[in-house]
Amino acid sequence: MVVLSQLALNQFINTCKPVNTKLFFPTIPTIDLTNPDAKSLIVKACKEFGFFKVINHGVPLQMISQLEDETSKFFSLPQFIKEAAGIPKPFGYGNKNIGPNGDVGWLEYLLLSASPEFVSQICHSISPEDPDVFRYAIMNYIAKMKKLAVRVLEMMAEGLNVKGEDKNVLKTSPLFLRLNHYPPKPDAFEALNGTNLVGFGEHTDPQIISVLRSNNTAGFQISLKNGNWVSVPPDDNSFFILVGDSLQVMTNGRFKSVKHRVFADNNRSRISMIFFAGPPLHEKIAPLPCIMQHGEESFYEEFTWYEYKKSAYKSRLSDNRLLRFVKR
Ligand code: GA4
Repeated sequence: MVVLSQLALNQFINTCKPVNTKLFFPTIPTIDLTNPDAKSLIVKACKEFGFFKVINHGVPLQMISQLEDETSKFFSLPQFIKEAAGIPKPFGYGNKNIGPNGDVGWLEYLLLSASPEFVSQICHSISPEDPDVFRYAIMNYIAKMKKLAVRVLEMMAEGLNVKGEDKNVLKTSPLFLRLNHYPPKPDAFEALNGTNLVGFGEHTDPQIISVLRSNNTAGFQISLKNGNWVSVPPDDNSFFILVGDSLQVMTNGRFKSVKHRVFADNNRSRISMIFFAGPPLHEKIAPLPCIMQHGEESFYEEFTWYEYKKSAYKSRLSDNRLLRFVKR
């Protein structure tokens, strides 16, 4: 059981808001990747929600559950072993603190760069005697996620009629994986009737797309265009794709990066695994020329992914990180 000191509890009281979590997503756009119409359905979903679910994705379920099992094992290790992964600056093990600017959430996590050297090094730090099981599970999963992300991005590009050179811009390079563990609400919270315990506060992802998979525990919500928050029913056999800030800019606002958040469940742990596909570090983030209509101007100043990231790390989680790049 999780024991909370009064001090720790106070931090979370600030982050919990009484909101209606009963509102479920009316119809989640669900894309069967083998459907010949998938490309246009993806574009429609990205315009309307910045979010969709993919089925028939071709990722073996056994590979997914292998990483989920190893992730659960990792989070059940003694604290000092988890901390051997180092602090998440930017990669490592984090507990309740998110990012460098005071955000907190009811979770612990492991943030990993997708490079084999990094994964190997971190698995050795966690388990010097037996690093390979976790390492294989992570690397196999990353390999499948890369393929899935590229497949989805290619479908998006075709759906948007992106041609020639521009297509390469949707190629991703800095890739990383986030493994999250949201413990259930602690008993101390039950006393605060009608409040939600924030696992991960509202934010948009900075990257091009994020590929989210979770176990069957609820808690994930997205914000609709009208500002209403809706709960997304979990589905451990599918992936959820989230449009990130970079893709919003590349499409000059046609696609919207989706605001999302996670609340802790009353009884069950939530494990999620998110693969982030971002642009190359020194790449300019700008609308793809071939999708711009005649005379259409970019809504954004030109900036590189490096510049965005530098400013993102100065931001709070819920900040609109694109605001400073909007043309005035
Ligand atoms: C949000 C999306 C990803 O989880 C993440 C987060 C990152 C972090 O946890 O270090 C950030 C956040 C995220 C955006 C603003 C900064 C950086 C925490 C934070 C307050 C890994 C990412 O790429 O950006």
